[in-house]
Amino acid sequence: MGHYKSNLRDLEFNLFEVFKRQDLLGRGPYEDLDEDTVRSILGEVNRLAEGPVAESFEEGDRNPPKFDPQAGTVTMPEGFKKSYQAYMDAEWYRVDLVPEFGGTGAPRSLTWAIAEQILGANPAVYMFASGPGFAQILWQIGTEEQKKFAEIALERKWGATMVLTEPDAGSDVGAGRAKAVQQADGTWHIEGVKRFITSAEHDMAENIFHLVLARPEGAGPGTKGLSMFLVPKYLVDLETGELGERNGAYVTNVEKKMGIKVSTTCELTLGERHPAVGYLVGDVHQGIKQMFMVIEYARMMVGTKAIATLSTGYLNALEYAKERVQGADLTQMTDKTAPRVTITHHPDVRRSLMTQKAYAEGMRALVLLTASYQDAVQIAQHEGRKDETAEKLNDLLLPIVKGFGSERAYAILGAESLQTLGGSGFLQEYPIEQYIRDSKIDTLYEGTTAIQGMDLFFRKILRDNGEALKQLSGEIRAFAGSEAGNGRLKAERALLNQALDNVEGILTPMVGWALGSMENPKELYKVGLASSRLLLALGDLIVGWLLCRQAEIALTALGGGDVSDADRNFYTGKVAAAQFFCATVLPRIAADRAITEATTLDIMELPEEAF
Ligand code: ST9
Ligand code: FAD
Repeated sequence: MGHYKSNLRDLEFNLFEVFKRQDLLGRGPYEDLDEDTVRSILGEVNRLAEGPVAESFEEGDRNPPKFDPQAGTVTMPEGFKKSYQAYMDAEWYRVDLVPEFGGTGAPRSLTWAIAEQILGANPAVYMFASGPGFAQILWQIGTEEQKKFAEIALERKWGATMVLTEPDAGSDVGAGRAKAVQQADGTWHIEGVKRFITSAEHDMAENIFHLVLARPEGAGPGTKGLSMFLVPKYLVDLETGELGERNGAYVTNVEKKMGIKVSTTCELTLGERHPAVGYLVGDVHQGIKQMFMVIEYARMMVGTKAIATLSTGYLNALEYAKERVQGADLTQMTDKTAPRVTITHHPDVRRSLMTQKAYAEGMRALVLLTASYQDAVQIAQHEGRKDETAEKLNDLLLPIVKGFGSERAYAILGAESLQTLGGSGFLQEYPIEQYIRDSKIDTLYEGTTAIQGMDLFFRKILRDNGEALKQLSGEIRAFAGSEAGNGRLKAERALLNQALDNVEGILTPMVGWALGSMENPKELYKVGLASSRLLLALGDLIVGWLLCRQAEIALTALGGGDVSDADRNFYTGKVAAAQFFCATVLPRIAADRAITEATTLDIMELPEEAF
């Protein structure tokens, strides 16, 4: 068995028992799919993920890609190339694409369920393989010529990148200095140095196209002055699809880093050796808006990656705990001759395992809840209308999937999953130390947690007048006030109600400070001091609610008679996870509320020298 342990049963439980995705199949945009087909796709992907995709996970870490600074080229490890090839050959990336662009037109909930398995098995495979997805975005927003480029890119399986970051422009993308100079023939020459660009060089595709943010000469400051340019590594003859001259965008460094070592993180220098020709995407100057189409997708991807890693971390820890014999049962601690037991008998190990299980499964549900709103958006588009409620709920949940998902996954992988293995967890013999190193990046790229917290509060709550949040909290309140679980979830529903009160108790002063900042700008500091806390508290509340919804379904299934042993265990675990989470995690939100209410400006007024 390889390192990756998927949780297909839980994915299917979410898709079919919780979110009832079968009701959408066989009609509308998903006419060609039925439940059996979806289940068999998930099974196929599962085999691919646990097998060939996972196979090079360790090799890619121990023998990372080799950079040749003279040539500006990268040689990928052989094993990784095979994993990548296996995924590309299977063409599962088509499930993500619309039929008009060679895709299957599947619900987003299915595509994220597929993504979870590949991201858990070998995340860099998924990232290197995102060329077709980038091509679809280019095809959607590009000029006629760029659409043609996108079609060729899809057919030839070219790689792609998103190019925003510069040495002085990380979180603050609008500080970017890369320059675009228009040429007489209508093309542009891009000049500047971009850094930390994922997948910008490798030897697994004949061409790589970069979607680059740069500032046209004379354009205004900030993000709104940036435009998006298509900058291919090799220029392309759009009539024949043949590669032409080498374009002037070269990788000038590949970073050495803590984790995901097989994912190349590149410095990309444009226009230094010779001109880097760029094509203005869609012939419009709307760079940041266009780039956010990619970013929204990538933020969902990063959250899903983090959660997938926690899930396999938990399942590895569980397997170990069931076999490791150490110490006597606590009730026999004074009897030195008492039989030794597996560590699953120890209360603290059980606490730890249940914490891992509840978060891994609750956050999987969070990803698929978000994806279910994306399904609704997709269906509305297919019917020629807009589902604004679903759009806003998706927007609201994205920073939670990304920011909360990555923070909780990383924290629990370290504090609980690795810890379960004792000293062995620290060894490279087990995959968890690599999981921790590989998942740290998830709290950083695609906008750090601080950025996600601010996005949640300012853009997704305040600017929306709290509409989407009201909708979501209305659903949580209704569940808490229902008879769900027939008495078996009474205490949990009461805890949910209190947790919701407490999240509202965090939010209320924050809104007050934001409004108060019109008179006293420093009040905004208080918002900034509280925004990450709000992000995490709201995430915990939603996870608690989703676990309770799962428990309700599990209780019904358990009460229904004909249940296999495997299902009985599965559903019993669902109820236990909800009860444990509500009892041990949700009450902490009361402390977050008290801390938030007591926010002062003290540390903002402290001289820097006192730190
Ligand atoms: C990175 C990559 O880190 C890491 C991994 C790469 C892996 C590659 C593979 C990925 C897969 C992708 C596949 C492709 C797709 C497949 C499709 C398949 C079908 N939502 O607030 P303002 C916009 S990359 C939407 O004033 P500031 C909006 O247009 C580097 N839009 O911001 C807005 O205008 P308006 C990642 C948003 O103060 C405008 O921006 N780097 C949102 O100027 C200005 O907004 C980062 O993520 C949003 N949430 O700038 C940077 N927010 O208001 C993090 C803004 O009129 N920093 N817009 O609508 C930030 O996000 C900053 O907050 C900032 C601030 C840059 C936005
Ligand atoms: P900074 O912005 O300097 O942040 C430093 C610290 O300050 C952080 O803790 C941050 O939260 C905090 N901070 C900054 N501003 C604020 C604020 N306004 N309020 C509160 N706190 C703040 N970029 C791309 O364009 N394309 C890629 O493919 C890509 N891939 C990457 C791969 C890797 C492995 C890495 C490490 C980075 C990648 N990035 C990529 C860049 C990544 O998106 C940035 O590193 C990230 O956005 C943070 O920017 P920074 O590193 O400059 O940190």
